[in-house]
Amino acid sequence: MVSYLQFQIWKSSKGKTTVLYRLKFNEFVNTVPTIGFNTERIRLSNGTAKGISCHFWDVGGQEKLRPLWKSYSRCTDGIIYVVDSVDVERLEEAKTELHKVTKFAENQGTPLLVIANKQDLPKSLSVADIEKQLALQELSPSTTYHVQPACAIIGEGLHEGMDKLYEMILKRRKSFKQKKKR
Ligand SMILES: Nc1nc2c(ncn2[C@@H]2O[C@H](COP(=O)(O)OP(=O)(O)OP(=O)(O)O)[C@@H](O)[C@H]2O)c(=O)[nH]1
Ligand SMILES: [Mg+2]
Repeated sequence: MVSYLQFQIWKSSKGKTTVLYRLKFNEFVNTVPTIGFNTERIRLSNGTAKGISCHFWDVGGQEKLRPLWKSYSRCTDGIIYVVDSVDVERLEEAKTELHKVTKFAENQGTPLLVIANKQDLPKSLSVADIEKQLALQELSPSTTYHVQPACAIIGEGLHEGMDKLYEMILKRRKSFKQKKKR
């Protein structure tokens, strides 16, 4: 039985802490920019991953905090990377940071959920555009990923995204077990 998972919420633009509290309290919580990090244990309340307990690390995304990201990479089962689907200008920077993070030795092959957040706003980019802008197909073939359109304010898409991430984590664990048996 899987009862405990660790996740990290990475940053490109805005919405990580909103996602975190939306999943925890099932309601919108007004946030302030994260200085350092937030950490929460959350029991998922919906979807196929319902009942699974997760340990989230939500690390602030401001530039001066990014060196901290590496220290949170140990013992992580999944990476959640929240991007602002409207902030086209910063997607290039988001791409560079994401590719850096997935190359850390600790993160080799760790499943990745990209949350394409703020889909409620006009001119938000589609999943296909975000996949292209972040060059996800250029990530190492060992990194499985899923891009989930979402609106953290109302919680749309978050449970679907968590289900997909959980599926990828289980698949990876299964293949580790099979390798051990051989
Ligand atoms: N329109 C819209 N606004 C959102 C959405 N999700 C978050 N926001 C708003 O975006 C702003 C920043 O959200 P945060 O969750 O604090 O962002 P963050 O990624 O934690 O930011 P840092 O802690 O500074 O790294 C807040 O004003 C949120 O209300 C969304 O889906 N749609
Ligand atoms: Mg925050």
